[in-house]
Amino acid sequence: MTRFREVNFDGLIGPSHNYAGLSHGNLAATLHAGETAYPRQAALQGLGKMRLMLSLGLGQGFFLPHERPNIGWLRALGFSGTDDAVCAQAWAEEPSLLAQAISASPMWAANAATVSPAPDTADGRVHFTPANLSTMAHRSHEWPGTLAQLRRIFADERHFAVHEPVPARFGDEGAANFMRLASPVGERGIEIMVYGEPGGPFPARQSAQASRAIFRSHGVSDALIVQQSPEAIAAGAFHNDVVAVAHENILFAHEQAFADKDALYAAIEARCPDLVVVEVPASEVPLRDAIASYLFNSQLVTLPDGSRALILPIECAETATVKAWIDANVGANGPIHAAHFVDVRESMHNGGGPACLRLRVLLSEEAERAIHPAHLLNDRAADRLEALITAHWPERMAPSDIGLPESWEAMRQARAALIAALEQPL
Ligand code: SUG
Repeated sequence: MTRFREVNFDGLIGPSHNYAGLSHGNLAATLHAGETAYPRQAALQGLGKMRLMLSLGLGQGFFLPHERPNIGWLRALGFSGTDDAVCAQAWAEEPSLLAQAISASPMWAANAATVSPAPDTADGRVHFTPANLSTMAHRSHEWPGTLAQLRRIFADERHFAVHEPVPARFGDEGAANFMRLASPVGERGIEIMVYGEPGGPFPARQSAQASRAIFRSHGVSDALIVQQSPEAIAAGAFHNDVVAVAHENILFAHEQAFADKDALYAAIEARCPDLVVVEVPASEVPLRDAIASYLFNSQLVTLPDGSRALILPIECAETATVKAWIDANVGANGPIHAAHFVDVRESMHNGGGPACLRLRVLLSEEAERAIHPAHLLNDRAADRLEALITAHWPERMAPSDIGLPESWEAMRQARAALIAALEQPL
C-alpha cells in the first residue's frame, strides 16, 4: 500500500519584513502598523518553528523569500531608471507603492497556493494553483514568484501538476481557505473551500467562483464550497484558517466560523462518517479572543507514534479563555493529545500565525522523493539557514527604513546569499 505523509512548506521570512499596515481587515497588522520590525528575529522565529516540526519527526520544506523590492512591478507602475532610481521615485511620489513592492508577505505560505493531494484528483497527481491574492495590492504581485518556485520544487510531471492562478477578477487566497477531511489521509478525501460574501466592513478575500474554478481544474469531484460567517470576517477573520483548521477526520473550529455550520457538519459526515468536530463555543472562547490569540491558526499534526498535536502560537498561552480551553480539552484522552507553543510574534503582529506560515502538501513516498531536495529541511540545512539569516538579515526595519537605498541593497544581498547557498545543496 502506498504510504502518504504531510510535508509542511514554510515561507522563509524575508529580510524586508516590516509593519506597513497594508491589510485592511487584518486587525493585528492594523494594530502594529508603523512599529519597528525585526526581520532577523522574525526569520529565526520562523526557523525555530520549522526546527520544532523536525524534532517531532515531521516532514518540513521551505519556500524562498521573493525578490524585494519588486522592481518589475514598480516599473509596470511607470517608475523608471536604474533599480534604485525606480525605488527612489516611488518613495518620493507614492510611498505606499514602495511599501507594497517591498512587503515580505510571501512568508505566509498558506496563501501561496491551493493544493489537492493525489488521492482526491482525477489523474492521481498532486495539483497546485498559486493564489492570485488579488484583493490586496501588496499580495497581488506574489503569484509569479510563487509559480516559479512551485515549478522548480514540484517539477516532476509524473507526480505534480502546477496550474496558472485563477483570473484576478475572482479573488483567491489559497490554502488559507481550504480544508480537507480524510481518514486515513491516503484515502480519497473531501475538499472544502470557504468563501466570503462581500458587503461587510472588511473585504471578503476568497470568492466562491475562484474556489469552484480550482476544484474544476484540479479534477476534484468530492468538493464542498461553503460560506464563511460574515460575523467572523467582521471580527477580523480575514481567512478561514483564523477560525478553523482540519486534519484527517478532525475539524477544529470556532462555533461562529461558518455561515451554516450544521449543514457543513452534516455534509462532511455523510462522506466521512468518523468525523470528529472539536467545536469551541463562543461562551468559552469569544470570537475576539480566538482571533487575538490565533487559537485556530495552529497546525494540527499527527506524530509518527500516531498521536495528534497542536502547534499553537505562544499568545494562546497568554489569553486566559484560550488557555483554559486548551487545559481542559487537549490531553491524553484525545482526540488532540498535546499542545506545543511557538514564538512567532514578529509574524503574528502582521496577522500571520503558525498555520499561515506553512503550506501543507500530502505526498506519497515516491512523490516526496521527486521534490527538489534543496527545498527540504533537515538539521544541517537549518543550521546553514540560521547562519545565513544571522549574517545577512537586517536587525531592524523601521517605517522610514523602507525608503533607504541601504535597505534595498541589504534585501538584495540577503537573497543573493541564500540563492548562492541553495546552488550547493544545503
Ligand atoms: O494577508 N498580513 C497577511 C497575513 C496573512 C495571514 N495568512 C493566513 N491567515 N493564512 C495578510 O493580511 C500584513 C503586511 C503589512 O501590513 O505590512 C499582511 O499582509
